[in-house]
Amino acid sequence: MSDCIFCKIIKGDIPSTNVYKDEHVTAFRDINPVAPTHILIVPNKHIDSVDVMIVDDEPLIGHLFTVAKELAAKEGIAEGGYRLVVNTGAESGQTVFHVHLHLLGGRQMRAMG
Ligand code: DGP
Repeated sequence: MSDCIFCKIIKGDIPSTNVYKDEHVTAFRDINPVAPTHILIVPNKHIDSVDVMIVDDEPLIGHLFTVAKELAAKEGIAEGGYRLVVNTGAESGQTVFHVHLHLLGGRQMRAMG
């Protein structure tokens, strides 16, 4: 998607602090971190949101979680615990319409709400 900011980051057209990349996934630090570790794990394929995912996307979405787990260990937050968030749709707070998993950790989280 030519006007998608995450597609541009994945292509390297916009600078980002990348922490992981493979054939299917790119992970980079959030520009507006809300925790000491705040990483976005993003499929290289453009998918607007979880709401338009199809069954064929299941391995890809599962891979996001495996990468999240590995990054949590690398960041040293696995033992203390971490939060994984996928905002879906405007009312959830999704602002970038390219599926992404937030990996948040390094501080005590409050209850969701
Ligand atoms: P969400 O609200 O779930 O759609 O999260 C979008 C996140 O993307 C938000 O925490 C800020 C982050 N973000 C937006 N633009 C950029 C950017 O250009 N670079 C980086 N690294 N993060 C961005």
